[in-house]
Amino acid sequence: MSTQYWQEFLIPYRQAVDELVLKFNSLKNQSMTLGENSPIESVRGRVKTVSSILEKINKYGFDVEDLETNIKDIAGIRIICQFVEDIYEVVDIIHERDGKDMHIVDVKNYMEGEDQSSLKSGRGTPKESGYQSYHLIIRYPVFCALGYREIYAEIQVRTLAMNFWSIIEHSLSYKYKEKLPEALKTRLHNTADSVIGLDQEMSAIRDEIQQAQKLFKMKSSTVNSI
Ligand code: 0O2
Repeated sequence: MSTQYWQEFLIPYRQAVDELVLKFNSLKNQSMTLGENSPIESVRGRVKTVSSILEKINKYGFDVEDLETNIKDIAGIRIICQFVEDIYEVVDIIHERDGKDMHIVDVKNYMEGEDQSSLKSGRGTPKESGYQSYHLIIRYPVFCALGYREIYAEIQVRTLAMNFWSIIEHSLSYKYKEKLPEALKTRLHNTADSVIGLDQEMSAIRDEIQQAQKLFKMKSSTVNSI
């Protein structure tokens, strides 16, 4: 498959990522305009690289023709939250949009404990590595230069602290090609436990932090308007 083929193939995915990042960033900015605490800290997006699409095809033995139905995270966005509670708030926001500008087709809850969102997917199960996050697979409609397309996209929702851990763990796993030395695996698992402890502590003082953040924002906006 030529470079031209892939460039064309990825057009709707690029557009979906751009649109989704814009939509969730707008929600964050609108909360700020309203003087409310946003459950969204930041939003990032990426389109899977061709080499990583091919790697996945080889890993699972997928047929290239069925690539669009088998690989559902070619378009991916990551919503980063300050607190675990915010994750469930974001999941609820996505749930409210279900059937409107997106369709939820799958939920993968890797968060420890009961699902606090209105989706109530039962108890989440963290990954063996210690990874905790909430993933939603959606069908998303795009109108692009190729016409109307509906593509799959993955939305990952996780805390700032877990995002830090995931980025590091992901690069180490990549370096060791999923054959992480046992000692390193254990240490990483321990650090994931520390991250969970940190998130729990932050949740315990969440009200205090959010009040302080509101005051700080009010102070900054007064200074900026002078
Ligand atoms: P990248 O570079 O982020 O795209 P599958 O997608 O089918 O291979 P699975 O587990 O069915 O695997 O899908 P799932 O749960 O949606 O997880 C896929 C993505 O979640 C991964 O994408 C990672 O981004 C993230 N993820 C899942 N488990 C872990 C983990 O243990 N550690 C870290 N750091 N990230 C994880 P990719 O394709 O691996 O990479």
